Amino acid sequence: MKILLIYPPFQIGMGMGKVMCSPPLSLLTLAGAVKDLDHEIEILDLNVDYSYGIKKIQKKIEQYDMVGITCMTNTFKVVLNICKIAKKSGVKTLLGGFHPTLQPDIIEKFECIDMICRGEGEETFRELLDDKPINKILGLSYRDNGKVVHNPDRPSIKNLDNLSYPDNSLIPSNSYHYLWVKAWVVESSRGCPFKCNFCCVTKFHHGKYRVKSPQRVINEILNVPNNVKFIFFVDDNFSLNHKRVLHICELIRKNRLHKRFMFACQSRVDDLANNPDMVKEMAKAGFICVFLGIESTKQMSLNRMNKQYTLDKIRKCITLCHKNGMIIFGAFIIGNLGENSADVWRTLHMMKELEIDIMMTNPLTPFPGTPLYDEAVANNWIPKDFRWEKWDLTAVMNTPDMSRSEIQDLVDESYRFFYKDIGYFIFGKRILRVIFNPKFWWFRKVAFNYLTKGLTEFFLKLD
Ligand code: B12
Ligand code: SF4
Repeated sequence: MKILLIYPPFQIGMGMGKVMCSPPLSLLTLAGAVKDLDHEIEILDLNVDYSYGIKKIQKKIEQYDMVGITCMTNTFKVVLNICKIAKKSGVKTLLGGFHPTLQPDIIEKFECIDMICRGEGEETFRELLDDKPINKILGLSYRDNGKVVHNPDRPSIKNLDNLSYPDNSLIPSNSYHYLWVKAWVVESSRGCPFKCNFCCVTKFHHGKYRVKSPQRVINEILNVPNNVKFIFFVDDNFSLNHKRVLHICELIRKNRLHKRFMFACQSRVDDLANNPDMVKEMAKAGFICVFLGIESTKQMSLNRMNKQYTLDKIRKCITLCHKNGMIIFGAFIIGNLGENSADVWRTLHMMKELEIDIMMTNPLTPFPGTPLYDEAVANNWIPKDFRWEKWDLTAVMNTPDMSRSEIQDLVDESYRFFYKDIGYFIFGKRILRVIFNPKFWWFRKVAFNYLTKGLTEFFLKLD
């Protein structure tokens, strides 16, 4: 069978793809899982190739027997359009990822969806391609003579070390970068044991946290293409198991991988704040950036979203990471229950004072599969005419504390407030902290890279 795996494009307007472009790990992992079967698999990442209009996609899809598409809630709109195009050509459609897993009834509503893989995809996809009887494939939803069937759930994969390696050869390694430094993604664990009320990871992974062994993680790092300089661990909670993190750091240094790569990961603030020795070891192993879901600085909101940490931990974590030469990418939610605009501004000012380096804000969004979604539905917060298939990443609902438009305005203003001060960025304390601190060795390396590359390109153009 000929199968085209598609990663849909980011929503227009985010501009994200220009400054960072990540390899589609879900698809690489699926392709790796069926590599030994006799099928032809191709990956089309629409974040890399912008030349695809409707006609070109249709021409491409026509050549395959099936398309498999990763679908997040925010890409659902585009995914549906791709499915419609596929159906016009009689090509089977299979969706996987967070949105169809947590809202599988979309298969009943949209006839262009033939099948949904709910939850982890490796085994389900393999059994489907291996011609196992469709009614025996756990985790699959499909149509049988026009009637929708949802097979029972598939239990979580027990030992992640048994998974095949992602097939990184299926995409061009040159196309992926974070701020134009060649980048790749590696997964070292799955799931999260916490239960933040806005997060769909808990339900997707049945509240479980599973890890790959340190040696397997090193092997995955060694599996990335040769030209890569920056690796992002996509785990929701990379540093939860401290002993494992220390072991990974030790192996990174033993294999001298910290000389070859810079690393970034997602962590919880309390995890880092409580473990200064671990942060020190991570920095020594080449971790230069942590992504923190800080969400708010109002204790009552943190409690209400079940974050289970305090403002004191947020401060400690930021100071600690900076002390160790790491930059902070902080994500915040605007519109938290119990917060008004004054609370939002307090958070934003505090983050500027604490000098977090990169800030991202998102409107409070009731993603399907979360306790927040249930609360929003029970209280009729979601407007009757709202449809996920039309969602454009903007604020979804009024909350008892703020209106939908107030939330969205604050999101827009937060970016202007944080990033307006280019002078502050370039000449302020932040840049001095980076230039004169030997712990920020990597910054000079990256700056040198930009400078030499920029000059080379400039002279080549003159030529
Ligand atoms: C890395 C990542 C990103 C990268 C994307 C890189 C890329 N090209 O993949 C970046 C940083 C760009 C990003 C951006 C965003 N992200 Co993001 N991201 C993640 C993260 C941390 C890891 C994804 C990953 O690679 N996992 C590893 C792979 C192996 O697992 P997987 O993707 O789940 O795939 C498995 C299954 O889902 C299934 N599967 C998936 N696709 C398919 C397809 C088929 C055909 C089949 C059969 C199976 C299948 O099989 C796979 C193997 O088991 C997840 C959280 C998480 N832990 O998954 C959030 C997550 C997916 N992101 C999320 C969000 C909200 C966003 C943003 C909207 C945030 C924002 N406001 O900017 C943007 C939107 C980006 C977009 N596509 O439009 C949410 C999605 C919520 C939802 N309901 O859709 C998540 C779950 C985070 C969260 N905790 O809420 N993200
Ligand atoms: S927000 Fe982070 S800590 Fe909370 S449940 Fe989701 S992944 Fe876990």
